[in-house]
Amino acid sequence: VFSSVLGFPRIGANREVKKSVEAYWGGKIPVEDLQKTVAEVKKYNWTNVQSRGVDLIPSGEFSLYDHVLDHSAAFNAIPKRYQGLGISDLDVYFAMGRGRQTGGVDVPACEMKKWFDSNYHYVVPELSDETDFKLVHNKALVEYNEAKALGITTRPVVLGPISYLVLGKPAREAPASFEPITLLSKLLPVYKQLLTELKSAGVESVQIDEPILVLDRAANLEKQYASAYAELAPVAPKIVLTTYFNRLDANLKFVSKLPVGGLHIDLVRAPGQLDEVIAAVKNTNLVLSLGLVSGRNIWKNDFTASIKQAQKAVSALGSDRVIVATSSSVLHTPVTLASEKKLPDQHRDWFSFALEKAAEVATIAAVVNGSQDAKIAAALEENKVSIAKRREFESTSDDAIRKRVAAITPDMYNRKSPFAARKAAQDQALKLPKFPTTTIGSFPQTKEIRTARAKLGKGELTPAEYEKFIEQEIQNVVAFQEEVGLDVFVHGEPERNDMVQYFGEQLNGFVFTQNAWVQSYGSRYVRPPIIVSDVSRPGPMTVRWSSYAQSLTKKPMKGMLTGPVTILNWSFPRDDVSRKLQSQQLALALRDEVLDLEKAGITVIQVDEPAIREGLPLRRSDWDEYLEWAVDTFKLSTAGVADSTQTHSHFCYSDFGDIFTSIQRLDADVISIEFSKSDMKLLHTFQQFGYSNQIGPGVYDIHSPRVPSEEEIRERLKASLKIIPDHLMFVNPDCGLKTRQWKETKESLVNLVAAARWARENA
Ligand code: THG
Ligand code: ZN
Repeated sequence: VFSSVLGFPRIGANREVKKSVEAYWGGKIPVEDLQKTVAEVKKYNWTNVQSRGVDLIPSGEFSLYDHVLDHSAAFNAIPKRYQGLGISDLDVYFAMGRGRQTGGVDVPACEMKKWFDSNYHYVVPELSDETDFKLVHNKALVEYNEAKALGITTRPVVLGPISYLVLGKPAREAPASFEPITLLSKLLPVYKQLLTELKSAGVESVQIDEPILVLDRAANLEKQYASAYAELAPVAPKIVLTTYFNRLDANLKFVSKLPVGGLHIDLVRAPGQLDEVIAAVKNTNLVLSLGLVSGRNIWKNDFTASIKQAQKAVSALGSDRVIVATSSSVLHTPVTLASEKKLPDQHRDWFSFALEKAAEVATIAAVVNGSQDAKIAAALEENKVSIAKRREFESTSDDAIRKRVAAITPDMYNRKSPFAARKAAQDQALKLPKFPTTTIGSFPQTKEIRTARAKLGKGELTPAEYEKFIEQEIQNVVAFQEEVGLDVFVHGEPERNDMVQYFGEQLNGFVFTQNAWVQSYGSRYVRPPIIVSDVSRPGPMTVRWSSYAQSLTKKPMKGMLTGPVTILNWSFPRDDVSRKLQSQQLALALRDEVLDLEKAGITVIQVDEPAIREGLPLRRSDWDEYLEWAVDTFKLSTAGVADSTQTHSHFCYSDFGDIFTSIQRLDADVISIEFSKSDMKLLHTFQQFGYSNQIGPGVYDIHSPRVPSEEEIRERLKASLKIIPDHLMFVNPDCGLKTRQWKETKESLVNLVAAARWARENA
């Protein structure tokens, strides 16, 4: 039995890659310095994974921005607008990832999408019949050789051709109906060359990721899988076909017949598939790689349970046909617990980050191999003690919270009156003009704000000094909104580091970390809080800032909260109770906060759920169950208010088609959505489904510093008003302004208000 790690975080133990990449972008360091940092981080990863005892060490999955983008760059799949810019290949790569507005070059970034159901975003390949696939750079080979030069033999990781194509979208020059999978025969020669080169370099086995095999749509790709792998297998090192994030289900039937050397399955997300998979591969020569250690969560593995599963596979297949592995790449977990200096020992004992997970797969494999090593025996014993302690802790609960959850009644999910009656009450109470203008919540997080927060952390500012500073920031934001004439104000959220972390830090039941960063996209990382026990609210969390802000103006000040589903999805959840229960507990805490805001005179309250869609299970047959509790818990958090209180929600995406009835069922008085990048089709969807509540389709794209003209915003409003009834229309940007500078924010909002005023007169 071998042990393996499917991929490792590429951020560096101290965020070296972020710092270095951003310094390179800013022209502060030459490319050689960046390369040096990258080489050091790769070396750190390989040597540390190796020293934990792992047999199959990943290489080739390191990335400066995103691993899917790495494949596009290596395969020469460069959209036309990035060609011939007269900049280096590396700068073309970064231009695709994040756009570029320097050196006379002005190109926007490629689209990013969520990587399956995780909080990681990949850069979407843009493909057409004109895509000229060729292997310009064998990254897998280069990194394999780089590790080899350090004396470390690795297993290269490559994203498989079918997943790569299916994750892509039609390039601009292609018709919208173009299906990238039709390019398979053109792409396969590139993979053949890549794999042939690996084989010649002495690579024994290669990990080929085909995560789309866990999706329903892969059922239609049986032929493509069969022909592609029949072509690749003969020229390639031994292929371990790798799936993760869900079960293979019916796809197992054809997958187990593919001419590959091994199959990896995720037994953390889908433990139930082990028996089926063993039965399907028993009479083949396939090696079975068991994803037993979670790549997505931070809980210490229960060795006893994992050993049992591994032994089951060993007795069916023989020990030379079993690998003990992480469930997926451990990219989704922080680098190492060793960086956490302030974590109480009780909590530290429960967790494993990426490096600790490497040790876990190695230890489990050693035990299954019958190792007599005293260190292994000690590790097993320690694990038993630690798991027993955690189970004991988990058996305790907050009875008051559990009782409250059990006592939730259906009427708590629903507002007192239907939308029409609420709208009348809100019109009376708020007296908003037609086409009310508002923003999504955050204003620019300036360097001064980040510095002040850092100083508070280091004790260089007292809490009182920090609060004064935040109050001053709020005054500025309020004064600015008065000046441009917005209708529904926000306080700007200067006190928040992150919309999830901020609430996690104030709720009971969460543990937070100092250094546990996880890549979200490119050089942007998040530090997910960890839910360890029943969640409750010790006291108001936002009321102080919202009521201070309201005291500065007569305009309605919108209270700003993050919804239960998003807090859950962007945290590391418990794995001993259901996500539903955790979401209900969060919802009750938020419900109290909403009611406290209302009591404090806040009449407009926004509860954001940007993660409700990415939390959607990967298999359609699992959707209904999720959507039921996800929508219910959102409603539970908001429905306690009076008819005259206006609830808002915001979604950072626009592909609603699949979950439209759930969006309607949320029954928020007003929703704001990302819209600027998509076409009118979306609004037609709202019309077609007869969406009944108020809606603010973002009138400009905040993801770029570009200032939209008043004329442009007018045109957008005009087009939207052909579809959305005028009395339901709000006017707002398409997302929060946190990542923007003040200069463009001011200019853009002046134009937005002018366009809304024009619409009041003319539309
Ligand atoms: N919070 C969390 N998850 C998210 C988002 C979020 N996932 C989706 C989306 N928003 C991702 N977007 C971002 C945008 C900016 C940053 C991270 C994710 C960001 N991070 C800082 C950085 O890396 O420099 C860290 C900031 C800090 O906390 O000091 O700017 O909003 N949870
Ligand atoms: Zn958004």
